[in-house]
Amino acid sequence: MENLSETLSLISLIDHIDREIRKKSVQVFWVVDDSRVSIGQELADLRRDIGSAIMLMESFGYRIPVLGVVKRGKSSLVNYMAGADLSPVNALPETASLMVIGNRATADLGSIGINWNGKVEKLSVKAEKFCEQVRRTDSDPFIVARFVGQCELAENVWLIDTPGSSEANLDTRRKESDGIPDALYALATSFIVVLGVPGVSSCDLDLLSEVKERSGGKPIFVVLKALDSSVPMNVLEDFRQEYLASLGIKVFLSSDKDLTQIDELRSVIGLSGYMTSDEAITVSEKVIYESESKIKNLLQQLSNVGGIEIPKVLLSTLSQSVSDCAHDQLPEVIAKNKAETLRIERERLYKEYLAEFHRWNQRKQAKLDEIKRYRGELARAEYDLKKNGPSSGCGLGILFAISCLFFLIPLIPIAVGVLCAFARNKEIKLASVNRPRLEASVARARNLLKAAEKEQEAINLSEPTRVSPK
Ligand SMILES: Nc1nc2c(ncn2[C@@H]2O[C@H](COP(=O)(O)OP(=O)(O)OP(=O)(O)O)[C@@H](O)[C@H]2O)c(=O)[nH]1
Ligand SMILES: [Mg+2]
Repeated sequence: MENLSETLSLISLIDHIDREIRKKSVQVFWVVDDSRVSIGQELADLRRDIGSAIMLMESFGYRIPVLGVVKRGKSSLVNYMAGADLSPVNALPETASLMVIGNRATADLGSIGINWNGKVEKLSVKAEKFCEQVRRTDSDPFIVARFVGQCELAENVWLIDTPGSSEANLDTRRKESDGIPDALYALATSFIVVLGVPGVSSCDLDLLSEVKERSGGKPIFVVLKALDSSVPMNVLEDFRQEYLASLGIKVFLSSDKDLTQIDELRSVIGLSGYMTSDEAITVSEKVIYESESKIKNLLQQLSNVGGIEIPKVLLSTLSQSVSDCAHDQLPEVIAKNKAETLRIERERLYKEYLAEFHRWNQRKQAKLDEIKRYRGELARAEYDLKKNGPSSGCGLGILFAISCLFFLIPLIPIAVGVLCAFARNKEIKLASVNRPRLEASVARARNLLKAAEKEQEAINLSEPTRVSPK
């Protein structure tokens, strides 16, 4: 498995498939090893397998799950051994998440929880607050929560509190419902099984032999607890002799008045089954790899169910091999997804086109207005240049004077002619002074207009390519 986020995405994928299946009106089964299993339960187990593998990947040392039938005092035992109230205790079924608990001196890891949908949440390093954060509520519990903070566990000892196995399910011998994720058998270094008196029944003994069978020879410690202050040690001792002596398992007795054997257990759990950091990583990777294979198998089977869509955004977060599997083995899921992807992409391109066209049109209009302004300016400048010279009044005056001379009326025309000639001379001088400035204005207006026209041509050429909305 390439990285943590891809592994967490596997949980998101499981969560998505789970919700998609729940939406269906038909019941969906999953064929595993030739038998039909309840898909909901398998998906829950897969979540827990992956969640615990992720959470324990960095917790090397002694990893000890505390197992037992529901309400046998597992969380109370964990809290006593950790010396802090970390795992919520209740008279009703309480523990819903796997609870990994370690001492701060053990590792530079924080308290976190992995949600049912694969998101990671930061949790408190303070015991009291952590306990509140992991308490059972109406919403989905954490798959697994980890406390790393001040507690009395020895270095590199990780206690893992587990949800209690249900007596009803143990009665009907349903393998998947012993409450213990498969992965824990691989990830653990030893096991504590809690039996509580009164309440201990054949289910407890069944669970114990199941753990023995699946533990692969790893050490098992049994804690026989008095769940009532009226139960004395000798009753526990009798029970041990009668039911547990033949199993060859070390049994620790605990009553409210005598917890010395639990203190002894605390000192012996760190004596066997150490897992190095390399081993911890390898075993977690193996669990994740196997879970991945199961998911690929599930994806394959879901192709027959049909109508299950995987959002593109989720697909893109998965590891290459899982998304490749979806491509190869679930053509209809991918096809649906492709069609949807194309539609979304087309919509995005059309929106982009509209926005770009709007921007282009605005630029075009602005340039046209500019050109209009420059044309006006040029026309005015050219007019001013044209008009730069003696006024026609002087010319007419001179013409009048010449005509008067022609008709031999000398005095008036001479006077008028001289005056007009003076005025015209003055106007010519003024015009020659103004000319360069006016010529410059015309040239400037012409240049601006030329440049604006050139820009307009470029704008016209840059019209965005039309995209159809369909
Ligand atoms: N007197 C006494 N009561 C105990 C002892 N251990 C647990 N209890 C009581 O038994 C009840 C169940 O305890 P938990 O520690 O929550 O049991 P659990 O096995 O963790 O329960 P789930 O997580 O729900 O399966 C609580 O009411 C506890 O107070 C004990 O050593 N002595
Ligand atoms: Mg509990």
